[in-house]
Amino acid sequence: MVRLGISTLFCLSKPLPDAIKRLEHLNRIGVSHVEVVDDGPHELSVRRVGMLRRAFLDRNISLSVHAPFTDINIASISPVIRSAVMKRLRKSIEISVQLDPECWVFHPGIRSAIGDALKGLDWKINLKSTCELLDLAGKYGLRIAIENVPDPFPFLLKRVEDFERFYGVLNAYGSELGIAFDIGHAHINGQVDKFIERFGSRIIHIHVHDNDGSADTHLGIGFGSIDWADVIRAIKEINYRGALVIESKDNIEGSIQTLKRLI
Ligand SMILES: [Mn+2]
Repeated sequence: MVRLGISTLFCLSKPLPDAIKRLEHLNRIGVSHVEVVDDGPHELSVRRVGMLRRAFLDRNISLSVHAPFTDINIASISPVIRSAVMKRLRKSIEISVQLDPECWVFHPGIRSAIGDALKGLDWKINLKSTCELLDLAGKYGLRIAIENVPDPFPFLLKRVEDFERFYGVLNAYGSELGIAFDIGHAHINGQVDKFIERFGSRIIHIHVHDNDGSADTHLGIGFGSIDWADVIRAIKEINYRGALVIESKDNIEGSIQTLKRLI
């Protein structure tokens, strides 16, 4: 049975207590998982972790954490900047552990603006940072997952072919690293089916939102051009057991109803 989840992305502009109130209501209509975005006004702190535990874990709602992504680039070729980025991400992992999350989701690094002059350096640093995050998460028994991101953003890992190359180099390390499969992002690259076919067993977490195939608009489910009946069928075929986390920015209630009919 696929479980429905909701990301706090749609209410990130509100203070966390207000966002929690909004999500408590959603729980009554079949949402059993919440993804907390550790960024902006919801940045995790001891106090906020307490609030989230009481609101969700105490009511049997499971959690996941989306790593900070504002100004974060794990492939930065500047040692000073990469050090600050990794410090921020280590803090996120360490505090996330207190939420017993199903997984901690992070974005791949970004291509360097002088990447052409320094061939492959950003790619190498992306791998190094990923291994460091895996080592730290491993110490806490925390599962982490890297998310596929869309064109035209200059990320290093967007397409199936990028992930094949990435996992090829990671080797044994790669067995510990799951994919947070973002269906809206894969739709922009025309690779929803290809990702599921190629990486079915690596997909440990799923983000759902809609778009018309041209831009990453995070629309409500059914408001873009994704064939959701087909997507849900494909997800069931790979025996996906994680949560289906709605990452739309609006039409949240409608998205929940639409997905409930399909799953
Ligand atoms: Mn996503």
